[in-house]
Amino acid sequence: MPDRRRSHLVVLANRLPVHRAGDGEWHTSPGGLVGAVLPIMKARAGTWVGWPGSTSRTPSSWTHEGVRLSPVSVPEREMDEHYGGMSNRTLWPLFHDAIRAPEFEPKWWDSYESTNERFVRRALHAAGKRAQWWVHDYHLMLAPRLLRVARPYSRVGFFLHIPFPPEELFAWLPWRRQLLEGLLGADVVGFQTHAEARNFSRAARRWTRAEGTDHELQIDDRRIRVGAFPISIDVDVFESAARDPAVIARAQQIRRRVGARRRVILAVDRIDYTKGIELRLEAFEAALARGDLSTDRCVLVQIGVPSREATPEYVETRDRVERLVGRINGQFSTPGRVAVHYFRRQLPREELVSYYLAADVMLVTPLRDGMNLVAKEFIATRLDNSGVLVLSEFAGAAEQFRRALIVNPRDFAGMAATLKRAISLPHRESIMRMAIMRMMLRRHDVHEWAETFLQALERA
Ligand code: ADQ
Repeated sequence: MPDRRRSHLVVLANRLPVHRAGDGEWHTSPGGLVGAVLPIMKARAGTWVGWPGSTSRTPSSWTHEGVRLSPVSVPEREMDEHYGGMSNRTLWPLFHDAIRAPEFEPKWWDSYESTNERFVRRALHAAGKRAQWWVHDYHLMLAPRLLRVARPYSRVGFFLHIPFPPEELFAWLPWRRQLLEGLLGADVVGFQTHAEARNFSRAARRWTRAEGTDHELQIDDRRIRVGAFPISIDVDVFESAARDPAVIARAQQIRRRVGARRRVILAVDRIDYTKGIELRLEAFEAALARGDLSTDRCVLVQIGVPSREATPEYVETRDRVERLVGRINGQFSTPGRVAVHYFRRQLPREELVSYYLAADVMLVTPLRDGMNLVAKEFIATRLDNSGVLVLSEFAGAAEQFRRALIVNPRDFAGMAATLKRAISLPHRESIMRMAIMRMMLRRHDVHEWAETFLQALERA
């Protein structure tokens, strides 16, 4: 039951948590943000303001699984410039260590401003006076200030799902002051890790009038709490899927088909240049070439879901990944012993959990990642504490899971050595490592994440 004493929670996020499928019905969308925030919104009977994913045939508002949905309508060209341009070709690469060169295009910035204004207008229209606002992610960094101006006394929270870059990278942005001032409209500004909270506070002190510490800033007589709120998953949902006899039977079938007696190494990603898929494949190839690994002993299963394919870098990444898989299989596969199984598709949750259960080793090796929920999902499904997690030191998750085998994804030799170690880690050691990680995850699930953030907001 929603708690009526609380103020009405309104989330602003780039996308609504639903999409219209081929059957014409609205279905819950996959992805990190939705998986984390939707359960909270259901429990609080909140309102979600976001873009519906298309410009046509959208009701003015409706209720989905107990959550009020308020679609924002954005003209196609403006959305292209805001989402495809400023969000995904400027901010995304810049905030991920400039792995690809960010582009700085003034007309994208204009659309970014106007789209943020549209979202806020829609949100103000959708919510009553007692609303408490929770703005999400890099698409809407101007929204906290716009809300503050419109409703000076309401509470505004902001959470960034992706990394916040160090000062010297953030400095590249021609609109750095405006973005910082946008965020400083919030009462609580949350990040995935402490390092990012510190990056933000330092940037704010350098390029705005804000003063204060890494955890608390002051501007115009307002106090802003800045902190780390590492996002998580709904652990119960993944645990109960992992107990489902049909899911377990399917996991055994996957093992028989791809693994037989081989160790199954699994990787699951959105196909994105930040996720380190190519370097991971190359490290696997090098380990096979050197004889550190053999296709008699192990198999790599790479599941990738295409994303953002309107942006050329994403199509290029997918092409490169597919060429690499072909190259590795061409050289190392033998009949009945495929080196890399590659599945380019979105899997339903039960199927995904079957893969997690079928795996001996999970490879999560992004070049930079805000958190990485795949790592947490894998841990959640390992009810018997089996399984080895190989985790990039550049994923936010590495701050929490120090018992994973931590790797630098750019260290080729280190990656290959860690792969070799992972498939032959003594059982007792892997059980001990996983048990500690599971304890940590169970203590910090998504409900705890949201409660902690919202409590901080209520106290602000
Ligand atoms: P993402 O970059 O999307 O999220 P991640 O945290 O790994 O990255 O979440 C991906 C989600 O998509 C997971 O729930 C995973 O199960 C799902 N997924 C991936 N491939 C899939 C497939 N082939 N089939 C089905 N499901 C698949 C952003 C940030 C992250 C941050 C999250 C949440 O980039 O750093 O952890 O938001 O804050």
